[in-house]
Amino acid sequence: MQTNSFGSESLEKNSETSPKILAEQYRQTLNKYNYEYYVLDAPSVPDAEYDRIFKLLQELEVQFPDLVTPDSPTLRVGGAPLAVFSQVRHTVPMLSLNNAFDDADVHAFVRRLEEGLPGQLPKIDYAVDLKFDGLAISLIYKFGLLVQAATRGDGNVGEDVTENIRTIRTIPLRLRGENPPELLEVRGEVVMFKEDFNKLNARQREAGLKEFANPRNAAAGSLRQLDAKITSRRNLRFFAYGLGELKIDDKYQRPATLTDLFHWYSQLGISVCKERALVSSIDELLAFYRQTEQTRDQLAYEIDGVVYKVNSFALQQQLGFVSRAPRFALAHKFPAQEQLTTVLNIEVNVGRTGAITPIARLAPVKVGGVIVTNATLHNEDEIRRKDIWIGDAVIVRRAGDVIPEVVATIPDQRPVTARRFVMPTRCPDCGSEIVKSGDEAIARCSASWIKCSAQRKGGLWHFASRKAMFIDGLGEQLLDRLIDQNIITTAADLYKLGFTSLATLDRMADKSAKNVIAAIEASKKTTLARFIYALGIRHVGETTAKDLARYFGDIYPMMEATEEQLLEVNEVGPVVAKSIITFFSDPLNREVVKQLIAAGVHWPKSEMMASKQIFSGKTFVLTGTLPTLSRETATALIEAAGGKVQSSVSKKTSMVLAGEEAGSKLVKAQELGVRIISEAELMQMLDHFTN
Ligand code: D41
Repeated sequence: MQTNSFGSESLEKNSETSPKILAEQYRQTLNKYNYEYYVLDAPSVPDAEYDRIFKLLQELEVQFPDLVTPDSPTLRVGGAPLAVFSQVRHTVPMLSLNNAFDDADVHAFVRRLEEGLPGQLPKIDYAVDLKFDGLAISLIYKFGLLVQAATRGDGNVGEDVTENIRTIRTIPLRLRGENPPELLEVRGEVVMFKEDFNKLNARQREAGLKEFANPRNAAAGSLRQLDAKITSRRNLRFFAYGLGELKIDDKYQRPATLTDLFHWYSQLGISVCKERALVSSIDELLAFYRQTEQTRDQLAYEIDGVVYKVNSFALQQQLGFVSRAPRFALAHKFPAQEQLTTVLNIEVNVGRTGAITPIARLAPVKVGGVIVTNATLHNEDEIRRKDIWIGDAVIVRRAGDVIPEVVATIPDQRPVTARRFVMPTRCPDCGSEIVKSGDEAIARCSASWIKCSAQRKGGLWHFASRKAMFIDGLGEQLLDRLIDQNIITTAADLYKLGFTSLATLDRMADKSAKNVIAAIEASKKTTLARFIYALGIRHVGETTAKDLARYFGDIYPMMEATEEQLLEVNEVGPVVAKSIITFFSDPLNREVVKQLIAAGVHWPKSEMMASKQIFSGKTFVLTGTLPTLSRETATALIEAAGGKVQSSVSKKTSMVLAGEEAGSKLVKAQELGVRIISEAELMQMLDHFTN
């Protein structure tokens, strides 16, 4: 019998097991893997193992078509496309939720509960969960088998999307457990994770297809595909949040609360979101809301609020409904991350590297609690692809800390006066030609920062910024004025600024001038990594700057480094290496570095020592008496260069440092073929890299 590392030896095809039993075993294994992956969030095998068993089952079913059961995981890939979706009437209507937008709405909700349940308020438990930004779906299981899935539609009639829903691996085709209910209708939300959304849009972009505006639209678009094969490629997920119809044998207890229901769902293999709580006061409801609002960006999926529900089904029943919404539930919404507004104009911004970014000037609109007046349009291709015109009504989006962006235009609302954006051919700042090189999407000003004051402003702003030289109090406006009035040109000029030249600027109080001078003075003491980052070399971000600082230990060896040497540095590839070479081949850049150091910019010497990590990843063993160094000093030198000193020799030892009267360690090193060095050789290595 064949065996594999995952212990599914009984699953291999062999002559003793009947195809029917084999198929059943495959199905059970696949269902188990799915359950572990999607419900327990703890897969026991890699994806490839799932795929392998899946293929075995598929082959078996092709050979013996009678073996295909309605819950076979192979049905998840989608069959022949449909002509239209048929309609489904919901036996229990799928209601909508009342919304709350502020604390007062939540207080009013609790007051209404009090009116509906006189005298019971202090004892009410609330089940609170997240409000997923997806599509509401009803799943019907008969005797444990998924028989129908439908969209919410208008709440009474939805569309039959059974074939599409079958492709979603978080939805069990058969419920777990021995005694499934006669009928169970699970209500929940189909969503697309942010990561899958980004991947999907990247694929759409590459294929020249239209991108989806947000994960919700992508989930909806993916589910409502007549060809379920497309749905199967989209990696949709499902979270259950409620109950529709339930027919269950009297022998079994019906869930009495939402807490019971979710617990039962988990046992049946239906995924419920873990971010839930059971609370019993308004303060706790609001605390859950605030807490969730703080952490929403860290979730894998998008939510647009939280939902409060009376936990007990009996109390829910007593409370009943107001028009089309239950009185027992409330959706407390977060400020919207998307709003409709108008593009007043499209202008271009020149960055510190000369990159030209088109910016949409927008009619001011409040998005996610903040007034937005500008949004990035990234580049010209993006404007074409999204077909954004000046004057268009557009959807702007602001998620977390990211720069607001224009998601999509509403072409139906395009006014007759709307006009297309034309990319300027000349830099709006210095008038130099704008060029686009090769396959780069970004257009750039062809001049250097010496000629283009926009690049100079951007460069100096970066130089002074928090993660670079951190010149506190040197604001963007002040910098712009200093550059516009030709008081400073380069970063080095900042350190030549006198009190008088600052204080004579319009609107500059003596006190603030003093503060700025003090901040500039204070910034002289820095670290090499910050200094490298501050230079604003293209492709050299904070992390790369740290790697470079560690490798070179000082700025001069880095300035002289060859491409081969640069490629030795952690994380530095050909593009970064070329960019560094280009930067330092400009005599002006070299001059600025020199002047900065002459002006007193410095970093601690100890960092220079510590940053010589030439022995990083290497292990040493010391043996015998060294001619001049003590054991301690030798160890300190090796460790300062990033090496480790160990007590015994093995195959993995990099070098053995041997002195007089070396003993068994030397013999072992010789046997194992480990490199043996003397103190002189060690010093030579260290010297070679420190000079
Ligand atoms: O996450 C959601 N979008 C969500 C929707 C949720 N977490 N809970 C919900 N609970 C209900 C009731 C209280 C009726 C069981 C809902 C919805 N309904 C709902 N979604 C769309 C219409 C109604």
